[in-house]
Amino acid sequence: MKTDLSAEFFSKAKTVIPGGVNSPVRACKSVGCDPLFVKKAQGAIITDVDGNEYIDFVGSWGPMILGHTHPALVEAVRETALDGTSFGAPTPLEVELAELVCDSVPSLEKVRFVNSGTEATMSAIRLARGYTGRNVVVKFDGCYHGHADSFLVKAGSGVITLGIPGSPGVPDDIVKNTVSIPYNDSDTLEKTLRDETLDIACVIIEPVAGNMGVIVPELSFLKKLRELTSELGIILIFDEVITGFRLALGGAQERFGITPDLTCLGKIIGGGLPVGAYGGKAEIMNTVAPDGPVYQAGTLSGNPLAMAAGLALVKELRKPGFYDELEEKSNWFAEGLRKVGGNASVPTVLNRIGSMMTCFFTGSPVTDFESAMKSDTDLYGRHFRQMLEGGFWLAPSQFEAAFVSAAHDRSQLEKALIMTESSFKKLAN
Ligand code: KE4
Repeated sequence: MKTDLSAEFFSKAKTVIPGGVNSPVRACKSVGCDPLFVKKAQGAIITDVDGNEYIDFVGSWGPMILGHTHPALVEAVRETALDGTSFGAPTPLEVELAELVCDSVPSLEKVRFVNSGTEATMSAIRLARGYTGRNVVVKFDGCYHGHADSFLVKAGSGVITLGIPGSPGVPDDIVKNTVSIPYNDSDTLEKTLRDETLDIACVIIEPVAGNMGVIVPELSFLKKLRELTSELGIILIFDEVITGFRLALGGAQERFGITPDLTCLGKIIGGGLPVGAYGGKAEIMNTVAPDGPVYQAGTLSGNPLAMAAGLALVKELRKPGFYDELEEKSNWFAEGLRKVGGNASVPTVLNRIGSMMTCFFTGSPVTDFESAMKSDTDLYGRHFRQMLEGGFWLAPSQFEAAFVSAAHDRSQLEKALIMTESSFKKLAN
């Protein structure tokens, strides 16, 4: 596989961009190869600058639920751009998208658009702290909520971890108010939330974990979380940056029937353009400036191009049968992967919900950060490189999700199963 141009771009990139990439995971360090530079994408296919084509299971880390360059999205962005790209003033487009998002996600009475998932989550915890007057944020080991200081906690193992900086530059004073506890552990959850030495403002959770690989929570754990936060007056924030509009029109909260107080969105609602959002009960959202004292702002928030793309995408998702069809295809594919894995001599575990899934290279169930970390990341790296050689673009990390889109057709998925089986066989040697 010729990758000369990618190599050329990468060496140039490294002279002017840290690590040669604008987001660390793209550097492919954990899978033992250099990044490929992308020229274009269409449907389920992504093409690198050397002309190599791949069937894409990353989907830009989630936004591409329709596949790439869906005509409705391209047309919407093209048309909108002719009238201007940004005004720093409200437009009808953001009102229309806000109405559609609130109509799709019943717990959202009001929503504020921002420019990334990180902005959404960091604003949501500021709002929770401002609304409650308390400071402590509880998160879960292995959940990722973007790179705001409060979230970069290297959660130790053990029962309760008072945050210690997970990155240089994050002062102890910031993370001392972040407590990270094990995912799917109801006992530790109850003990933590009832700990009166902690003035807890909110709990933030990925209602399906996507950032330690896909981990589906026990429903009893999510129900316990909702019960306890309601009883104790703690704001419950669902970080649905991945799961929002992915698992259902109403996201994980619709799928599980659990209503958070605040929801964070991103990825899909921008159709690949930079959009994040946070929203929830009007009583809480009315605390946000300019109506209330909790400050949050953004030059490009509600950007018309991003709003147009989001509108075009969400309208496609609201068409009858969209999720049924995606579920059927994703389930068929996952069962195929399980069958291939079952016949392989390398142990694998497949976790799936909806059109997001992860194949873990481990022999035991993956239910939390600790069990996820038992995966053989070297094997994953070899699998990644073999699949890439075979024309399949997987996430360059064992601890991410693979996504099936509406654009993946049965023959592409069948080819992926065949290549996976061949890769697993080579791994056994
Ligand atoms: P962004 O700031 O990257 O738009 O969103 C942060 C974020 C928040 N919450 C969840 C659940 C997320 O998954 C993310 C970002 N996801 C990662 C990949 N899983 C982004 C990829 C990257 O960092 O390059």
